[in-house]
Amino acid sequence: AGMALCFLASCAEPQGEVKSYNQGINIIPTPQSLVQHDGFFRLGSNTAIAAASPEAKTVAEFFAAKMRTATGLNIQVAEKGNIQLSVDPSLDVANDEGYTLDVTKDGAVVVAKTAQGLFYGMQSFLQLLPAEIESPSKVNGIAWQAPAVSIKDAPRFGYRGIMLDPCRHFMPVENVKKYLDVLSLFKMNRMHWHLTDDQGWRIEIKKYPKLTEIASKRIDGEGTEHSGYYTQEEIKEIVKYAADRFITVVPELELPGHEMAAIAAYPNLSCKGEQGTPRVIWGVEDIVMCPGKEDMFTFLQDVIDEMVPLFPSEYFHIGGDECPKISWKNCPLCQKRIKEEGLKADSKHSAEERLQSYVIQRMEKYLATKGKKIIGWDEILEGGLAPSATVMSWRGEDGGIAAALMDHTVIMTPGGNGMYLDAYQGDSKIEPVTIGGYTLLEKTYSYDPIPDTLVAMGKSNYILGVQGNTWSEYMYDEAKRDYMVFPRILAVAEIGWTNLDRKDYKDFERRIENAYVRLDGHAINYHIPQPEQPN
Ligand code: TNX
Repeated sequence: AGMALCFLASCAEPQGEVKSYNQGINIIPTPQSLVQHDGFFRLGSNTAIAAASPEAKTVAEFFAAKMRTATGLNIQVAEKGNIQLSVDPSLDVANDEGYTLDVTKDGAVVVAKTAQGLFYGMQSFLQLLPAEIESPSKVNGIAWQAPAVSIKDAPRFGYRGIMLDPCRHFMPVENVKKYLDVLSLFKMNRMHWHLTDDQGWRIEIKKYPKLTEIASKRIDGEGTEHSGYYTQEEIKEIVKYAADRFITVVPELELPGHEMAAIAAYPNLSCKGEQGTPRVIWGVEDIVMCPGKEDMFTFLQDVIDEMVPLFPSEYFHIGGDECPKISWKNCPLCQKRIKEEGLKADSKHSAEERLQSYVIQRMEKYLATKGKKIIGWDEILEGGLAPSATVMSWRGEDGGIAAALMDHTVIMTPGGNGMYLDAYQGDSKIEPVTIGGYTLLEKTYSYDPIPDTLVAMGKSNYILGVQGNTWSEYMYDEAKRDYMVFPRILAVAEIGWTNLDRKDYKDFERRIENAYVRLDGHAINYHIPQPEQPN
């Protein structure tokens, strides 16, 4: 504050105090290299964005619209402009998502190998501008200027994700879009969408109407109904909205456990055909799908047939976690299947664990016929890993390490290492109720997705990246969900993007102050970490 404003004759804004304290470098995630120069580039009535190709033009239009909104300046995409975007496949950056951004007092130049790289270059440019640039309406009295810099940047990992769980508490379409908007500011590029679980089935499947009539409704202990699902049209809309922000939506169809809601709709899916309801309380349901029945496979394949065309992602997540084996032990059809398929117990695995592996491998083969690769939670290691599966390591890092040592790709999301954003982020005597445990911001920030063992064994390249999980048992509504997810997801964004030698928690804490103002622009109800923390 206190800086002289509007010293340019062309300045159209009324004179006033600079409200933003944003003249430092506040970019999250921190770029791999940045040099600051003297001076600023100031947006004004002459500002235009020039795009050298059709793909650059799409990115240019996206940002022109955004900048017009907050600044009130008539920033257009034009033949010539002082913000210039171009794609150069031969650019010297570490990977396809990289970019260079050069800001001088006369303008900004962004070059990238791909449109996605341009998008990230422009996000960095926006983060050099005052944080009010994220405002949904015109903000007066701001000097819309960016410090002169030279940035060369590219992500450390290709998978930088969030998992959203609309099953325990539904997340309306507009809320999902808000997250896509905000996550793209911080260069996240994957949204893992956990669409089915014990407590609710959230995706319309035309062949099985009871999934939305029955499985999408949970009545809690107080008689309150919790319901909601996405129509296929809404799914397409969200997938498109995500793609416009270079975010790939990875769908999850949970199987063969965590499916009480579907079983409530179609009881024949379980071994005993129990007549139930979507699970009312949290925790793991013992009633699971029955792999002794061909009907179960038919159901899952039919569901996949309707899901695959909605999601262009190369990956399809098939769940696989927390499937109690008790019902299979007591089921004649499951035991018959075990015998027929020769799924004998061995020193490491029970016959039922091998039956689970049989299920996963059958689904893997089916999805392969549709051109999809599978991801599964780390339990898919039990009973033998499906040949081309990617493992999502959540019960610590061991599953991920084991998978990488077998030359399988891995996404790290270990709960104990700060990737579970459903745990407390401050003193539990003060904080609203959560599922339990502590994940303070610094813990999330400090996580390195590449374990030392894999570095030593030369297997680091199997780690595709990292993900923050937002299980929603205690995320009742939008405000509570925001509160749990922000700001910790910004730490996930930075560990997914920034190389270790560029990370700095103290500096991240400083930059987060600026990010809060950006989050305000999106009406995010973030948590502010308290100085006094539990230990
Ligand atoms: C375990 S993580 C689960 C979820 C719960 C979560 C609560 C995983 C693959 N399964 O079903 O929501 O714990 O933290």
